[in-house]
Amino acid sequence: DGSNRRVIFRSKLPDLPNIANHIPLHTYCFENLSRFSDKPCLVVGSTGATYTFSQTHILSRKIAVGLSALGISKGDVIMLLLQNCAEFALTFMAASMIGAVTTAANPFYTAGEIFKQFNSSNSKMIITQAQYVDKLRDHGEHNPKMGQDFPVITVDDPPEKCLHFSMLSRTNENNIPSVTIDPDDAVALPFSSGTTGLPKGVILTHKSLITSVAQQVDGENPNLYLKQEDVVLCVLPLFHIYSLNSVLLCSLRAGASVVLMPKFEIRSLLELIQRYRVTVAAVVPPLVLALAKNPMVGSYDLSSIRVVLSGAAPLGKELEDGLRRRVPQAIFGQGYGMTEAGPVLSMSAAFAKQPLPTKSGSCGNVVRNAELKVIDPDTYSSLGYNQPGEICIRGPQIMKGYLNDAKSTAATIDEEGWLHTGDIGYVDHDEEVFIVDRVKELIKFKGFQVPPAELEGLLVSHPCIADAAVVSQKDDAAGEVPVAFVVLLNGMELTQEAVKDYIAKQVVFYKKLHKVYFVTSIPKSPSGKILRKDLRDKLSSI
Ligand code: AYL
Repeated sequence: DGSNRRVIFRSKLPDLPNIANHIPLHTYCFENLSRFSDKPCLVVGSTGATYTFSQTHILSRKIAVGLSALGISKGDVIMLLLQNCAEFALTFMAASMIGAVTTAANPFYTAGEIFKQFNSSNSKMIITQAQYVDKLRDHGEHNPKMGQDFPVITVDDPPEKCLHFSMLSRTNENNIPSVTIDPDDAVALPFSSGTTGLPKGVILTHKSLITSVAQQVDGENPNLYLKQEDVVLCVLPLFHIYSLNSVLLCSLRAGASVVLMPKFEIRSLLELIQRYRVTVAAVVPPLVLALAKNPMVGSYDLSSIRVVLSGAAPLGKELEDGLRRRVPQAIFGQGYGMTEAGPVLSMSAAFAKQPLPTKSGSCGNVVRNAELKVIDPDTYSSLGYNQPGEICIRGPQIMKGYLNDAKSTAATIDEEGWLHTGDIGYVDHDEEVFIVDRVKELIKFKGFQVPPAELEGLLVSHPCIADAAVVSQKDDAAGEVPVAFVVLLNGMELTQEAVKDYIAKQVVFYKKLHKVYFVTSIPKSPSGKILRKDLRDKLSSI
């Protein structure tokens, strides 16, 4: 019988003989700099301002000195609250240089969401834009006070009690303090709810991020072949690990230029692609939708695009076909990632230097120098080709663990080092990974994480609500949207609108509830777990 036999899937591309994951991340990313030092590295799409690779390197070093002058030292966490801009990239690299850690959050977050991450990551400063400063002021008695307990730096005109970013960069780059960085030290701290519960700090080390970037762009036959002539579109937010890793870090390493766009807007996106002759576009399904369906696309020259990478959420076949028709010259493929996995688990081998044929709907093959298995979610036994089960990944790229949360870490990475994704998928006979379902709680609105537990926590804090459960509902535009089942306390009355407003005031736009259903009880297992599948089934019959 095959029950003990373990089926492990590997990349079809040969492993890298070695990965330089013993050095710090910034050293690795800038390692090949001398080959392209005068080439554009960061291009600010809106203004055309350009930083060459050597300017990017020197500015990062200057900012590293500036950060330490403000008291940031090894192991300290700084928070970025920025739309895509050069300062994001520069500060991230600068922090790495002094052994500090960057946690980035969505600048559209409410004060409540920002301070949850700020406090839980024990951040020492915030770097942001003037327009977001107001929500940081005097927020709650229990929160640290800006300007007093922690400095706030703005990349534009500093409002009262804030410092200007230039004070970080007007330094002598040779004064950079010498620090010893261990490969297992944290460098990035994105927040993710993982398979269950509230958002948690995901410890990504120098070693994990280097490994992940190497798995994509290094070697004789890179999985994601980026050339020095490439112009890579950076419209996806750098505060999310997809863009930070697969766009910024991969481009830095490979010597490709990055065109930064602060936020998605179809007309400026198309203009930018045309103006800068973008060759590689990293996108998410809603962006594929815009590119495939928006009539404006026909009026722009998109012939420069040679690669389109979609990831972060499931992509329907019609959309994929639609996009292929719009940019017929481009190689289209998907990447499949999860913040905790470092983040990339698999990527289309159609992007390789020596490309392999791929099938529509596939998420590519498992990255090199890593192992992937598919397990039966109930028995944990590993499954063979074409059998759907929970996808698990193992390798030096995965997170070190959740910050200050050994319990959640142990529930996600087992004793053998396998990270359990909560995604259901299978591997076909060509080693291609297909994602078919998600068993974890997580809801994905346009690729953004919506953790049900967070909304449930807010709901039950309402004085009239006794119990609540939040599940996803399919949506054409967003993929999925959160909807709530709510049990009112005896004798209490609330309208659907009142519940929606109550949540909307406390969360970023994509976590807003789209529907509220009043029920008399929430179905739960004997151990008290919400039976989300029952609720989703109920939804489809409403
Ligand atoms: P998180 N198809 C289907 N579902 C996907 C895909 C995909 N291609 N990619 C991600 N997901 C879902 O932590 C899946 O449920 O990271 C997964 O567990 O915000 C969850 O999203 C993880 O969400 C890349 C390409 C990074 C993709 C990413 C994704 C990072 C999303 C780098 O090159």
